[in-house]
Amino acid sequence: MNDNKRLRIAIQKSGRLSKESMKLLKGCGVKFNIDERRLIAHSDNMPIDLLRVRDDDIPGLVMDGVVDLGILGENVLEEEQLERQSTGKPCTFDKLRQLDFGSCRLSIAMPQEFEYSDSSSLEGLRIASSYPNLLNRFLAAKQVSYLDCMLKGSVEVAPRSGLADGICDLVSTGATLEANGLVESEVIFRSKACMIQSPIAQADDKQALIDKILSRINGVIRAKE
Ligand code: PRT
Ligand code: ZN
Repeated sequence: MNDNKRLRIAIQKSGRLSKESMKLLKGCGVKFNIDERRLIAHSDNMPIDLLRVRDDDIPGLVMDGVVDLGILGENVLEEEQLERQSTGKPCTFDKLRQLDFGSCRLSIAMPQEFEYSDSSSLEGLRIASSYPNLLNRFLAAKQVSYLDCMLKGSVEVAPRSGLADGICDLVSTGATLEANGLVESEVIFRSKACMIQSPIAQADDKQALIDKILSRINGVIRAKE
């Protein structure tokens, strides 16, 4: 079992949020050496352990109280929260703050030749996405019924491959959509990285450390503004 006295922070192991997450913690004075083969990195100067995992695992680890803090995209957080709400699993957490990286949007995009007027144009069509709950919330609110096509990867090639009529995927520059002959027709969620805390009550010294880290993060971000 883990040493419960140490603060456990989950960050993305390798991907778009990894470098910035580590830079942020280093900027807060947390020193650690990463061994690429290991899941856990122990800080040398503070009672902190870093858990390096896939971003999709971070919300569950925090909501289940396996780790104390997590750094992840709001998109992944919101999707997992909706999923857990629908299956009755624990889905509470405290959002400590939004961070200044990982900016993107979750958008519906259709082939260039498709004539899109508003979301009712999607009635009865098949939409490929890795974010079925966010897509469903958006289209259900517009009373549009559509067909699912759940894909964890290669979402942008689904229309060209004949798997779906359109997609709902993350966009930052728009280059991927353009390269695949797709046009962004509807932004359904705007996201940045954020830091969240487990709902499980902390011992006073651990909570004091969380407060210290949060106040340093506020300082690091303010200094850049
Ligand atoms: O292995 P693991 O599961 O941890 O990583 P992952 O492959 O699921 O995630 P990763 O590293 O791709 O993204 C992690 C997080 O970064 C996302 O959950 C978002 O919060 C954030 N983020 C910011 C993005 C992007 N920008 C982004 N552009 N995540 C993905 N993309 C992809 C998008 O899916 C599409 O394929 O980039 C492509 C579009 O980019 P543009 O610039 O061409 O529009
Ligand atoms: Zn992922």
